[in-house]
Amino acid sequence: MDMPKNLFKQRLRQGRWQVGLFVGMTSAYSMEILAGAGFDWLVIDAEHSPNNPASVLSQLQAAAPYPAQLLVRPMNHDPALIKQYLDVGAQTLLLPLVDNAVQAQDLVRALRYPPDGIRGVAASLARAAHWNGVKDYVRQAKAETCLVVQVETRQGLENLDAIVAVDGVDGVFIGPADLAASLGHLGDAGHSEVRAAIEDALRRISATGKAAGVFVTDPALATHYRDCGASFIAVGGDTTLLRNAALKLAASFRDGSSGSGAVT
Ligand code: 3PY
Ligand code: MG
Repeated sequence: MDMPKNLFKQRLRQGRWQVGLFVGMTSAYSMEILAGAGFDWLVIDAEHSPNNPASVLSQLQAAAPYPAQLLVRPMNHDPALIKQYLDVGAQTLLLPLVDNAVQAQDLVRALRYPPDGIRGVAASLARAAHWNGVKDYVRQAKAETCLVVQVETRQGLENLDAIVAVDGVDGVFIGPADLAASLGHLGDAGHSEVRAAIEDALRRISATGKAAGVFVTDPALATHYRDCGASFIAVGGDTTLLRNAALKLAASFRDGSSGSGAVT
């Protein structure tokens, strides 16, 4: 079979606008709903959510027939973990808390086979290679693998230009929650200093020609960040969607309200 194309990476390169969602429910069943819901990309979160290579695998399988492109966010930069996510079929990895260019270079090497990197080779055991069914997988993998690093600390901002310049970094995603904490505004990602830092970072990243992304839930702010250079945004998370809908439905049937959510 042919090497599966990484459409997310293609569209990053083209500067196309891509809207995504964080997915933390760890469920292949709910992933299947989300994968056909109209998002350009979904990121399976294994940094804060209780995912592992096995649960990520079943979610990738569930999403495979649908248009959304799948990313995986590992919990750390461990090359052994990265290797497992790549082997089960993640083509794009989103790496949290990248603070300097050396870390970014190490991540590029973790994603690539020798001589460019250190990824271990076992195409016969890898779903990504369709267990040797993809012709020449090991030589084609580099072109279809995509690395997005998260800059979300004061130190990361200080080293932003060097991180963006690393060959093999395809995009940089700003994490407002961690950035706010690092800048002394824990729990206040909307603080003016955080906003200004995000705007500046998006401008600096996009000026280099690389893709800039950010988490933003307010549509007006998303438009503003797009004007600052963002091309891919995450607009929420599945856990929040479920919680908000559940709270609203329960509340709508209390206190004399007649309710609004039909259950069939
Ligand atoms: C953050 O905000 O810190 C994230 O990692 C995701 O947006
Ligand atoms: Mg973060």
